[in-house]
Amino acid sequence: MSTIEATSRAGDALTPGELLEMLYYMRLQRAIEDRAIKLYYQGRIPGAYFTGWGHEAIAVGATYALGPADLLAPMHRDLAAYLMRGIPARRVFAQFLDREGGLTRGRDGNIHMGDPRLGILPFISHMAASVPVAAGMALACRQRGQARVVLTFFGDGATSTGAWHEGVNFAAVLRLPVVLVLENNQYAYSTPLDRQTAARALVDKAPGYGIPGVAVDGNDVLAVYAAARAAVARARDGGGPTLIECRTMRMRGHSEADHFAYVPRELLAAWAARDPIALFERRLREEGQLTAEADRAMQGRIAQEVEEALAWAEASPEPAPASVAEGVYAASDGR
Ligand SMILES: Cc1ncc(C[n+]2csc(CCOP(=O)(O)OP(=O)(O)O)c2C)c(N)n1
Ligand SMILES: [Mg+2]
Repeated sequence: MSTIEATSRAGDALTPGELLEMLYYMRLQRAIEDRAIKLYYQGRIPGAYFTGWGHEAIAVGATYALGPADLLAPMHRDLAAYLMRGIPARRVFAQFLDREGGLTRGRDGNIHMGDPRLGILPFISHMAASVPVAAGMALACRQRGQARVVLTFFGDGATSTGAWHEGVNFAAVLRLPVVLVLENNQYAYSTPLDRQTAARALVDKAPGYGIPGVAVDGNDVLAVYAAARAAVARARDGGGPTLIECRTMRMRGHSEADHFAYVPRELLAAWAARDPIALFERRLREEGQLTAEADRAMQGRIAQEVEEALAWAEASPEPAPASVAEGVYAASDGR
């Protein structure tokens, strides 16, 4: 199987409305995270807070390639993916604030969220654990005769764990309908890429499992989308998994508690000049898709949505102490 270097510009199949929708979700992720960072430093978000700052093109480009019945296993950098698959911003803020209105009803800190009814596996903290689970989900769909694809995200560090290798191998051997989206942000917490793998390029791991791999610019939403669209189609047609390495940079700390002084500032500056939202905005403006009027309207809509969502979350009560065990343990009769 060949490893392809993709620098795709395949926005052709997307309508102007779809292109603006992609930009909207990238901006919405950024706006929610920007607001949440402020809440965090005000001491209003308990525990840790993680963002996907700089990863927006990956979350949006990959998720946009899914069909309505497909399944998703996101991670802590993919807020837009949750929003795109139907989780409202108000419930995300309630999750961050540990309120009853959050996805875990205040039982868990911010990032461990999902909604099985929407086909979103709650984020599993253990690096790469979503890969074998995604393979299992895909196998279950196949056994039920459902033509559903499972897309999962993971980091560069995750590709050095046993769970990742076993999960990819299992999915490859059974040619399961899985799309493997690698968010290579060049750091696993404080460990740079060259300190955690001797691989020249992470995409090179794909041929070792007999699956195709494609490397894309993770800051180019349309390149991510094109690669994901091809991988989803391939998975649905029985072609098995594809590894998509999206190359990007983590633009903030691992979490907001991390000063990330270990990341060279020149590296951050170089990637800041390629911010995925700014790149896409520029392109849409140049092509006449994003007029000044549409831009203003979208910005206004997002600002309003964020404030309304936060107000709703703040009005949501903290969970009642007596309800602490609800939804935490399965009922002994299997319900
Ligand atoms: C199996 C396992 N080992 C260690 C950790 C602690 N840990 C949490 S995130 C992280 C780094 C993750 O790096 P990467 O996979 O590159 O994802 P990123 O956070 O950079 O998006 C580590 C080591 C963990 N969650 N799970
Ligand atoms: Mg990483």
